[in-house]
Amino acid sequence: LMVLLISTFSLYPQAAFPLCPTGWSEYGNRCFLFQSTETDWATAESYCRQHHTDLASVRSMSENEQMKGLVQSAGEIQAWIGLYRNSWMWVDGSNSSFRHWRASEPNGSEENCATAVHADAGQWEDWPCSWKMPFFCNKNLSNASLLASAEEEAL
Ligand SMILES: [Ca+2]
Repeated sequence: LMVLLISTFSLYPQAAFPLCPTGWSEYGNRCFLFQSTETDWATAESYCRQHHTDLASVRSMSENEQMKGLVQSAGEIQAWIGLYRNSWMWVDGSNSSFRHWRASEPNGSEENCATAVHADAGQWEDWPCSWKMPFFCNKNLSNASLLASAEEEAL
């Protein structure tokens, strides 16, 4: 058991975020990854899915503020989030009803993907999905914990 514990902890060297993978930020029992690489919305979602996650849902003002800090720290303006015009649902399946649209948004008939503009108030706008910008992936901490458990069993 001791060997298993040591091996598991060594996978997560960042003591401040022991349950999120290296490079991710833990907030509110969820893990967030800000990617400053600029891509269209579908490519961003594909990237997140390849890492067993989704484009990020934003479930509260405090989460939105946390993400705003990550974007501003990176010197960026805005980032795709996992909200798209299929009645504006979260791509990760979250049923969170939290929304933070800028006044008059969403407003584009050809704008079907949501971005959070963190250069100012962190409010959201709909944009054409083909536009390229940074993005957020997220996953629930329980999923990250499950991953750690699976790796522990595999050892
Ligand atoms: Ca718009």
